[in-house]
Amino acid sequence: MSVYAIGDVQGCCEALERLLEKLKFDPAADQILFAGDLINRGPESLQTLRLIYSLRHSVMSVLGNHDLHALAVYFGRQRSKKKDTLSALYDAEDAEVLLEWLRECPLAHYDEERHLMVVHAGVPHHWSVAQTLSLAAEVEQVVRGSHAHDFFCEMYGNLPHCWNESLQGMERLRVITNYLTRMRFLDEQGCLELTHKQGLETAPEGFKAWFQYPRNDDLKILFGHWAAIQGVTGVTRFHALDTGCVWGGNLRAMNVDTGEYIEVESRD
Ligand SMILES: [Mn+2]
Repeated sequence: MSVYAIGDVQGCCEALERLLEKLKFDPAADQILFAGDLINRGPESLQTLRLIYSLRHSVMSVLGNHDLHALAVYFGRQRSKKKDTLSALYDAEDAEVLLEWLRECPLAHYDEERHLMVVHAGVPHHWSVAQTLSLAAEVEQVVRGSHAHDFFCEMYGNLPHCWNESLQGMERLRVITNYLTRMRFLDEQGCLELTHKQGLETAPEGFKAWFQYPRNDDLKILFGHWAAIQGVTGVTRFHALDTGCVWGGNLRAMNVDTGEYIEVESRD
């Protein structure tokens, strides 16, 4: 039995099929942990979600910002964006089944035995494992619940920049969501900078990548979201899995027990 983690698929179904083949993935024995952003921007969001749904008993995915956006358009009647490639998914007869499955995905997944967390963007250094799971659960509960529509209407936006335990309501939910699904650069106080999206060398003054701040535990973190760092963090226990398949790069899997990376090239 092998456990793999896979980075941002973003609708690149053909690459995912080739990657599963290369892994000799056996749904009866193996398991896959997806780092989120399963869909959008790429050509085959509907096919990707159908494939992953068909493997759902052997798969776990966390929610990425693109997954949340897809849910917000469908369940929250939010406006589509120009670069979205989700219309075939919304029009499909199984759209509701697929998107209801997506809606149940967590924002953070913790494997206690391996002391490993899978998140889409990352875990800020000032959040413990227990705190991260509990804050993620606050958002998950709302996304799955009867007030999801209100959440999706107010989810977008970069404020507040900083986590503060006293935050309440939508400000609290939005900043938790932004840390877990959109974070790249943080300042010394642990506040977010969400406008810079390029590599580490483009860090704005006073900011570093979230994974460049030391944690006071030895948690292993597997994340996607940040294709511009090309799969390199410089920190052994923090693994960047988004190698930019949708931008012509590779789709990366990691064997979580051996640390081996297995990749396929994009053909798009
Ligand atoms: Mn993302």
